[in-house]
Amino acid sequence: DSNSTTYNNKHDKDKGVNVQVLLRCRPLNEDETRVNTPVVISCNEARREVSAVQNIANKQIDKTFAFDKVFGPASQQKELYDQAVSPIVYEVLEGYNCTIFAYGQTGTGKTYTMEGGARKKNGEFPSDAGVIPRAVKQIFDILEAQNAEYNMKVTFLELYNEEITDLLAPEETVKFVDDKSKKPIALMEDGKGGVFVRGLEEEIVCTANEIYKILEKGSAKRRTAETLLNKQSSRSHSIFSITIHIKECTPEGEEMIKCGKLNLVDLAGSENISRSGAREGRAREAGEINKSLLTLGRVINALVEHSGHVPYRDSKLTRLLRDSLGGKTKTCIIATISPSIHCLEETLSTLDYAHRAKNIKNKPEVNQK
Ligand code: ADP
Ligand code: ZZD
Repeated sequence: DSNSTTYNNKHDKDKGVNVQVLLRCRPLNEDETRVNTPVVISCNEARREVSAVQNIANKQIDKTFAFDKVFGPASQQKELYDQAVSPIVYEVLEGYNCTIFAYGQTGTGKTYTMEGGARKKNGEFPSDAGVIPRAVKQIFDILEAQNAEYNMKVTFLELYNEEITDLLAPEETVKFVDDKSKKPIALMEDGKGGVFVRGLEEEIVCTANEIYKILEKGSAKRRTAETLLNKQSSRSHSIFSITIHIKECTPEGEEMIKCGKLNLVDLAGSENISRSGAREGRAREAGEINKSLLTLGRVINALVEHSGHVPYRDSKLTRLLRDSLGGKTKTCIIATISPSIHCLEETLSTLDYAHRAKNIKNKPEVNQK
């Protein structure tokens, strides 16, 4: 088996491909609407711009940011999926590794965007289903239409306070990295610059329904762990991954295996991570600093400023997703914000963070054997 690489053009490898950054603004909720909460965000989807209105010394100042795509408060789950995620799923099926991150303050719609509304009892697909269930459906629809020969496996983990919980582990109790009495989970270097999670349950799946059942199991486990361990769900990162091997025959009758992986990442709430020192100081004292999220920010800074050392190894999240940040994976960040005046400071910090992340370049390669 030899690895080969496909580029559209011989210089693509050197140029790299920018991380795609999308911005989604949620609508005001019922309570906010009832009390007439002022809206300080305007989205121009056609111009792909978002503006925040600030009153400084009685002067109205607009700050405008451009993104690869902008989804305003009225945008529906299907719209975001069809326009932004569906093309990524096609790339996974072409043999690329792709990662989608949701980044933003707690309460702005990260989980709504990635997971969406709960599964219906009658088995019907919810209209407010998010990226994960829609991606699962699309993958099987395409593979079935192509009559492809494939195999697929999924993993689902949560990272909380630098501890990995396997959401698919069969035991009733939750497994931890450092709990040596149970089958331990550990991050191991793979010798090729990547890492893998030793001991992580990989479920082999054949149908979309099997994956939905697995998601159900994982969600239940997540809720149990949250209650049992008094976790604050806003501080956890969750990573759902699908790996697909597709067997294909070349016109010459040669057998070929393409392998694509899709990582869907719901990050911890970005509050307390703002670059304002005072804020960070208070959060640090309260023991609220999220090492993984903080390191993610530092990795992004190092990559966009080309400052030499990139501190991937400083957190579990950045070790796990190293290839998505400056590596061979195609990456998309969905930044989520609230339109409310009460969130303005965090919103500006998210807009600034997301805008900077646009400058990260990756060098995507097809995995082909
Ligand atoms: P986060 O994961 O960022 O903490 P959630 O996904 O839990 O935020 O969203 C907070 C609340 O706002 C939820 O009740 C969710 O249903 C609602 N919500 C978020 N985004 C949207 C949206 N784009 N349209 C409608 N409701 C939304
Ligand atoms: N956001 C919902 C889960 C929650 O927080 O409970 S929606 C989707 C992705 C990852 C995990 C769960 C789901 C979700 C779901 C709901 C209820 C039971 C199992 C799974 C879902 C929604 C629509 C289709 C498939 C899965």
